[in-house]
This record gives sequence, C-alpha cells and structure tokens, in this order.
Amino acid sequence: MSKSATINSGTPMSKKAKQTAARSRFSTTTKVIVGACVAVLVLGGLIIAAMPEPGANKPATVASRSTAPASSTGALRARETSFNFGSISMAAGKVTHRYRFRNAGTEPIVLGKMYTSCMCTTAALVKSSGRKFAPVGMPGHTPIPTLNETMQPNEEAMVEVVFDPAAHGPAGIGPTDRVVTIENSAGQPLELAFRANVTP
Ligand SMILES: [Cu+2]
Repeated sequence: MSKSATINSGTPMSKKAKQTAARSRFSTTTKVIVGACVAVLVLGGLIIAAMPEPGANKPATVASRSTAPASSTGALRARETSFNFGSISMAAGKVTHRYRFRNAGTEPIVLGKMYTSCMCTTAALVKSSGRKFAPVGMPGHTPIPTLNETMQPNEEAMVEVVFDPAAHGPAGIGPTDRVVTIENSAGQPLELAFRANVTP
C-alpha cells in the first residue's frame, strides 16, 4: 500500500516535479546566462570606461604630471648647470663665472644653504635687487649661513662663482671639477658645476 501509493502518487508528482524542475532549471540556467551576460557587459563597460582613451585622457595625464610638481614644490632652473673654464693658469689668478637661474615654478621658493665642494671655490648669490651675499665655503670648514632668500615665480637670480686655481698649490694642477649647491624649499638642490684644467 505504501509502495503503490508512493508509485501512484509519486509518478504524476515526479512528472510535475520533473517539469517544474526542468522549468526552474531552465529558468535558473537562463538567469545565470543572462546574469553572466549582464556581468560581462557591465564589466566590459567598466573596462572600456576605465581604459585610457588616447585622445581624451592624454592631455589630462600630461597636465597633471606637469602641474603637480610645479605647483606643489616649484622648480629652480638654471640656464646652464655646468661650465668649462678650459685651461687656466695658476699664475693668472682667480676666475669668475656667473650662472643664471630662475624659479620656473608657480610658487615662491626659499633658498636655503649655499655651499661649494671645496674651499678654493666661493659662491655669492646675486639678485636683481642688487643684493650680494658674502661668499661661502664648504660645509664642515666654514659655518654655512642659510640664504633665506625668497624667489618669486619667474624671478631670476645669479650665482657668482670664483675659483682660485692656486688655492691648492702645485697639487691642484690638472683637471678640476667643483660644484656649488643651493638647497631650497622646492626639494631637489640646485647644483652648478664647473670644470677647469689648471696649469702652472
Ligand atoms: Cu679646492
């Protein structure tokens, strides 16, 4: 009784159940497929939206790249960062060179310490206002004062470098490289180098 009842009541039930299951399976499969398609479309759309368009995105990237460092830190730019005196004679005495540099950024830059790589080299800051600072030497040998000079955007100044080829005596004969460093609020110190071939 229980068997037949199970069979009798079970067979139509199982058919219905199968149909329902099939329908639900179909609908589930459809839902999954539709869902997957939607997901793919949405994802694809997001990827396409996120993809950099060569025309539209490049100027923005370039703009942010060029303005970010300039506006946040400013930049000291020298017309020349190295100079060659060529062959100079110890007997002829000191030589001088002036480097021009300017604040190429959009915010004021405060000049900090200025020093040279050797005591044979002195440097002075020459501003358009005419102020000239006392020459300074190498850190550790002389106390290095902070310039504490503000350069406005586009303002230009000069560094006057004096090199004494006789400072080291005969030991200084030959190729010589020296650097003047200016620390500043823009971050990277400005380095002005020169070269000379010292002869007796
Ligand atoms: Cu020296």
